[in-house]
Amino acid sequence: MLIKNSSNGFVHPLASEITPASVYLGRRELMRRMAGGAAGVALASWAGRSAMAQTAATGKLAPLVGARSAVAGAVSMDKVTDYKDASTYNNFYEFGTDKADPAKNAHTLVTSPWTVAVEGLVKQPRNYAIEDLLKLSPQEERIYRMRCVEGWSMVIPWVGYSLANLIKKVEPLGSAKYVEFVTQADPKTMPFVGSRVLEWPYVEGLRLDEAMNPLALLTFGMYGQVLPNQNGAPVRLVVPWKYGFKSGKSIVKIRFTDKEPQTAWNKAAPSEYGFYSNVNPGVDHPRWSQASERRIGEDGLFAKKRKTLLFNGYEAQVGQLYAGMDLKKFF
Ligand SMILES: Nc1nc2c(c(=O)[nH]1)N[C@H]1C(S)=C(S)[C@@H](COP(=O)(O)O)O[C@H]1N2
Ligand SMILES: [Mo]
Repeated sequence: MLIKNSSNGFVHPLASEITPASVYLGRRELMRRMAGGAAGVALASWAGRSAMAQTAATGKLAPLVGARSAVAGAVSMDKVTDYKDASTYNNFYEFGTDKADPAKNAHTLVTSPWTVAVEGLVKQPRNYAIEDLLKLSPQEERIYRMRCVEGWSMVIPWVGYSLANLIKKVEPLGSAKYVEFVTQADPKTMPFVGSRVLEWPYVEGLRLDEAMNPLALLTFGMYGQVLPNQNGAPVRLVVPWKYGFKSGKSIVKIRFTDKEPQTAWNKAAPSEYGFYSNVNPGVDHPRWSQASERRIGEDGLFAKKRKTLLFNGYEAQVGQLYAGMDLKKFF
């Protein structure tokens, strides 16, 4: 099946390289989406009326399909979390602190026009219109485990490309050691910007070599579609070996610096959230254990059934970044 991505005109050449959407969406959900999407009319006639009604109720997002990633470790074999859970159980404090808030409130986020400023210690600073950023490198689908510091996890098929591809384009200076990610903070469209839980904008950061690791994904979509607002549209980061809060949503600025960036969570509670925040079952959060996790949709609501893995299971790919570091000190 060929799916044309309406936002970048990219037509995937090889059906065999695409994870069949039916694998993670299930046949019924796939038909529902197709009934509402570009492939529309013919399928709609047999996908049925109730399917059309559901599509209208949930809204439809533009397809965004990526080739299955060839990056080592980029495709988890774990069962993919239901789209419903991944898009309704969220942390996005700009839209409220309850897990259900972002899905309810994020419709006010204005994602177009959108510009990402790349600045600081680089040879080629530039403002990227989101359309240009999207086209900078071919989109890949990667199925990543995501582990929240709160003790739950999901497995999500993201669509994007290695952040390293952008970094190489803008050519960091020798003095650049860190990358800071600044996210949108617009009180007019984000009702909880201004609330006192965090300092706004929500800022995150990585060491430059972490940012260059091919697993760090500049992400534009999930489940074969552009990101829903509540998951960080139109562009976010996904850093699968770190706790979820390192994966900043709705990014507007990427800044290269020589100093470790001050991050929103580190400022809010330095003893609880360090700069590195690598998933580590051996370093507890001061108020709870990090040794296990609950997989949303699979493990029971009150049980933490799975053992959490060092670097969220991505040790083979990222372990060398931390060789010789005391991970209890640099948590
Ligand atoms: N701008 C912004 N980005 C954010 C957050 C946030 O509150 N604001 N929450 C983080 C946390 S704690 C997690 S676990 C992930 C959740 O991403 P998801 O809802 O797409 O699963 O987003 C991260 N990115
Ligand atoms: Mo999180």
